[in-house]
Amino acid sequence: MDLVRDLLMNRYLITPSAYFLLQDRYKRDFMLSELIKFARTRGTFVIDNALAEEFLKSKGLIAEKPPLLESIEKSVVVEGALEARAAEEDTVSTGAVPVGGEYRTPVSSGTSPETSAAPPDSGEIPGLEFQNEAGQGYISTGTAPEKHLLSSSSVEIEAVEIPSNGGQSSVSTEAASGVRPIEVSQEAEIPESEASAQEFSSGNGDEDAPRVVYGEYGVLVPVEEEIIPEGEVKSYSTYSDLSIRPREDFEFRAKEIPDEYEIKFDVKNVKLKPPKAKNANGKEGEIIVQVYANYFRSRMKKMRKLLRENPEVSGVIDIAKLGYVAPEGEVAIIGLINSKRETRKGYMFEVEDGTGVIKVFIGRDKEDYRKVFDIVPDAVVAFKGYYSKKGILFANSIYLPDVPLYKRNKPPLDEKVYAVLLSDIHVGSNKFCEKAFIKFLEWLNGEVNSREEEEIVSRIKYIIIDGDVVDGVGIYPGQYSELVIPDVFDQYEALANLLANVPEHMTMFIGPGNHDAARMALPQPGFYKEYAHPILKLKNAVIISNPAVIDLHGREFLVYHGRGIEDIVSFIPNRSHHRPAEAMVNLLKLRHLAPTFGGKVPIAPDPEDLLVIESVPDLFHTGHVHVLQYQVYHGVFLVNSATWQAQTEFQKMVNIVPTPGKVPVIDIETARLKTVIDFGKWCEGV
Ligand code: D5M
Ligand code: FE
Ligand code: ZN
Repeated sequence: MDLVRDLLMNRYLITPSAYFLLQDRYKRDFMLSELIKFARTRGTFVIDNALAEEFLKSKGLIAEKPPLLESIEKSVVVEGALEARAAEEDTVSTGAVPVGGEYRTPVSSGTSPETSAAPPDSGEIPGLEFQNEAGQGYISTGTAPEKHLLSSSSVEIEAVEIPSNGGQSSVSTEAASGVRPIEVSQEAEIPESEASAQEFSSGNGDEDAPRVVYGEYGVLVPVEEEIIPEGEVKSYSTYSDLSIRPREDFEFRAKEIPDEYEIKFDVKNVKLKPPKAKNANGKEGEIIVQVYANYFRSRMKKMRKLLRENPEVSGVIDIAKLGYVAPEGEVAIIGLINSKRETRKGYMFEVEDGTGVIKVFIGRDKEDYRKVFDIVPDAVVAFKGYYSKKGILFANSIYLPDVPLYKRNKPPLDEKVYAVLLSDIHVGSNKFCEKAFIKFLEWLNGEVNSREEEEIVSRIKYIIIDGDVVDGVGIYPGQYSELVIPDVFDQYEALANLLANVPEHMTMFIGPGNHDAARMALPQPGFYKEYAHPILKLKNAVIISNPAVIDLHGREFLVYHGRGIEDIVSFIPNRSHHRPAEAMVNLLKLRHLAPTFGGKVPIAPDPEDLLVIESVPDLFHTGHVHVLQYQVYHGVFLVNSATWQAQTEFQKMVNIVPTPGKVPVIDIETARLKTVIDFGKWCEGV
């Protein structure tokens, strides 16, 4: 706990997995200043797992490579050489792909040529990344040596190891952020509304230590910062007297156009059957393991189907059957990525498919080598190559599920009709751009500046609001000092009063984000009505889940708050919060909205993986990172809508620069951008 407190005092954050990695060594093997210096050289204020590992390695506290891996790599070198020779004999040479330094990925470790100062078995974190002694991999990146969930057809409770610290909170807190499979029993006992902020106590009776909770991002934050000073009453506006009426002389064409929408996918409508324990002895433990096994099986099943749509992914066989294939024949496997590691000659993956686990190696000389950078932990991909009896598949090709490159022909519409995309309104924050938002509401009511705008407003029929509609309370460190409405209910009331000024013929679709009163883990079925009922009562609002798919006049809109962008930014080189559309391309390529389990984004272990992008949308809308960006990828229009919140102190600290007040307007017929209207100038100085 010291480590968390000390870091927080220096305005540094730490993720749960990094905390578990570092806590025991703190003040024994390293000092705070060393860690902070290291983080500073990496330009981050967030100590995450990758950084913690790198730090430990830089200090020689964990070995560069586990010994088992080293021996495997030796065999890879030999096999690789043989392969290279074989390739030379081939008439078609693939040619090496030049790889720049920027391709180093944070998932990799062991890229440094130095060898560890520590003896190979001292100070190594068991089971951290690659395998346990039996050579088995793990589903998650968690640190406990769990059993294979995918492969376990019958469940063995003994495989579940819960750290025995007297049932202390290290277990329940991680469960709260949904990080590690084994701890879900605690989560099950936590009412959803509280799950985001479970108290973290050190369990050593240290009463003076500050209380710390897991916040929104799975980072530990002090409770103190959010305690409301006694007797303080904030005065604020809930916009109850705001009344903007449609301009009387304005012709709203959209009123005459019949509504044509259908919610094609909403999490609320999915019936999920929780598994039952097979016998009384199994009880909860059995259910827990089963839940995760089901979740990953569901992911595998859905992704297998998508990958098989690609005719090149042929000859797929189960990993367990690889031993029976003739060595000279090319085989394909489809599997979930347990880990990925850079080696001297390429990349080594550990992959599992429910029948077994295997190492897959792809050399730098392969044409598909560059695709390794698009692969994040827990993604499901296909490999094609040759199986060596040493138990390694030498891949020649990699197939991501991706989106087919075909043109979707949709029948034209009788008339132009438009949709406006919004997100991240953050009502309640003192950085909420109230003036800009009111200008926007006036604009929707016909206060336009040109003939062109008049034509656009006249045909706006739908408004999609993609989460973080209010700022919430206790979401980020130091938030309280930036809240003008310190109560969640009042925030929704204020929002509802604002949205009551949207002309009634415009239908609003409103879904939750991570600042909302909603289940923390993805997918989010909707809002907690105890808090959000003012917006639920709006006549022209339709509440949707996060994610959701809406069909507008025959065009499919995938609407998702966008936290999965964080996974992409963490694991794929050259991705940034400031260029969200590029990260959206990666999500589409992986056909998953939050691919990495146990990373920054909490995912609920539902028996079905509802975050797979099963159907290719015409338009993919996200928010969350507060930056407007759009692009087309394989015929899909990707757009991250901006925000109505100016830069917060916290965002300043983590170097996030928002583009508030920019409103993309979509032409529904083409599912492409019609225009961007910019209300940003009214947000200046907020
Ligand atoms: O997210 C607003 C932006 O701030 C988005 O780009 C994520 C980023 N953000 C928020 N908290 C963190 C932490 N702890 N680390 C890194 N980046 C962060 P919003 O969901 O509106 O708060
Ligand atoms: Fe936001
Ligand atoms: Zn958000």
